[in-house]
Amino acid sequence: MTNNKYILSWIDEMAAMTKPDRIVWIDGTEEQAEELRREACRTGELVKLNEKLLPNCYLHRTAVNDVARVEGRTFICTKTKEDAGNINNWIEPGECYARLTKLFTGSMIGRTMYVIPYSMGVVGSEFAKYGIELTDSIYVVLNMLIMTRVGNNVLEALGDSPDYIKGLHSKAQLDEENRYICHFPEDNTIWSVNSGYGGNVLLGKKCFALRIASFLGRKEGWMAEHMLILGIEYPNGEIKYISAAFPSACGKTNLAMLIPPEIYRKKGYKVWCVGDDIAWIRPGKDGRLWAVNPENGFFGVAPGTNEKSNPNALHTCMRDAIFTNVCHDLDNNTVWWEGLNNNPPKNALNWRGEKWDYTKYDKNDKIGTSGAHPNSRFTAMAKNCPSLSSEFNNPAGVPLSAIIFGGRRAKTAPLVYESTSWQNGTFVGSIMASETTAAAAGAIGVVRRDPMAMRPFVGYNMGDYFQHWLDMEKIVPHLPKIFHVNWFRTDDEGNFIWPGFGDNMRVLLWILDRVEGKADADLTPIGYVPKAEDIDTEGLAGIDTETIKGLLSVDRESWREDVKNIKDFYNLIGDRVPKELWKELEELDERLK
Ligand code: OXD
Ligand code: MN
Repeated sequence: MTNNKYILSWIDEMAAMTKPDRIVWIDGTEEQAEELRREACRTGELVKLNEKLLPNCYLHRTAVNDVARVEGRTFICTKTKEDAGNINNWIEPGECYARLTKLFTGSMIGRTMYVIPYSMGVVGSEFAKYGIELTDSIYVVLNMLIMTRVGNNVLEALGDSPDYIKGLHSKAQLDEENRYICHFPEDNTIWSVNSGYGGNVLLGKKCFALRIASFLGRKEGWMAEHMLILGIEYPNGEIKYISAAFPSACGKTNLAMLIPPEIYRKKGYKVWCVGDDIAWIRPGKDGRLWAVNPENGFFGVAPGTNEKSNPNALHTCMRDAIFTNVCHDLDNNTVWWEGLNNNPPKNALNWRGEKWDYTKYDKNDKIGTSGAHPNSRFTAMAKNCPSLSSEFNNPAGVPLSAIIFGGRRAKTAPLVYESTSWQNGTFVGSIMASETTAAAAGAIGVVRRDPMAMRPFVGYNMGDYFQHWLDMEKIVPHLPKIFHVNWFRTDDEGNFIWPGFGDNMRVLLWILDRVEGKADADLTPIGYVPKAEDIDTEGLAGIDTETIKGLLSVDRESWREDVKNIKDFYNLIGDRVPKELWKELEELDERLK
């Protein structure tokens, strides 16, 4: 496979510790993948679904105690605690390696160790970074084959170089108490043990492409962000690209695959999806920022995905997909989830694999009574997405015209506003927040600050991360403008006012008009908001310019409350919050008086 001595000696070392019965190199061929799928079906790890209705699709169930990312068990192991910062969990690297060595020792006895050489980004491109994941899970192998670019060409591209990310994963005993997702950014290393859930074990995704990559990006002058990337095509054929960061479960995949409202489609507008979760962003030779999606597939939340909310995602996962923890319709051997349609299957197994009675479904106890787990997923190939951008595989990426931050706020944030400068835009990103909904356990309406949607994903000190954002201004002459959106404003009865989904296009067009200097705006204490008449409401039932005015209003009282909350959050991050951002906060406070 390779003569690279760094790779070979590392694999020897890891195998000596984990003691697999055999080692299998993943070569990226369809023949090998098919063999693994068959083996997984034999052992029950996968269930093959109806080949006619869902060609080449499989169902997998994780252990019931292992259904989501575990932030409390995720660690950034830099030499000093300060470099990981107060927002991350930290263990001293030596201690962490020692603790995990105990858990990994012999963890693959009786199992196979799979060696997955993979690339984040187009192999051989300037953006690409390579990794090798060692794992004892076929499910991980098959997901990595969808989510990343896997195969021998990665080893060829690596040649003799030691420059790759060393990822080690073992399901071990799936022991919750000893579950660890550990990152050693100073060693280019990730160790994950005792989990089999996607975000904890597909090491190319959150672990590498966000946590380790954000650390590398700071060192090397680029950015790894929790952002979707989309292109808007105008009737004249011109395409403009936007990236957008939203906290998990705020609709990134839906926005990335947006279908414009009919009135825009008729005029010739189109929206192209470049990525739905992660953007790697670099300064280009032309002085602009260029972005790629380093992934090769989508790991999307299934519940709520339907013909109305996201037909593109639905079509993407109707072939060559792996479904995790969804409901299994036994009558026709297909899958179902809450929000797919109003016809729950009568003869079905729930996400735990138990006989499921849909009449017992209780909205307030989704985990206990739903057919699909609320965090159930589809893993689907980018190339199957009907709206995939022709630039998806462009090694140079796409130039960004605008960056959008967003959160889920019932009252505070207006539908859209524009920051007044890069520094102010960085501030807007740093104060991003979402309110908890009834969907999550715990109190409703609690504000969780999630800077740039990166709170769980920054691989170093959050204060230094803010500084890195500010520093981009020194090296990039033509930066995109920064905006903030909120699709989630509610009326006094708690109903969403803005229709969202495809109609978000109307806001995106205002944003691009601003970038072009074609739209007017009013300056408010928080930034520029549109003139209500500049948000196109043609064809929008029940929404007129008055409604838009309400959606754009800035409620000083709730913003003043927010300022207090932001101060507490900055203090929590600690003394590395840049003084420029404290100054932005003080000035906002002043303007709100
Ligand atoms: C994801 C997440 O799975 O952000 O993308 O949690
Ligand atoms: Mn995400």
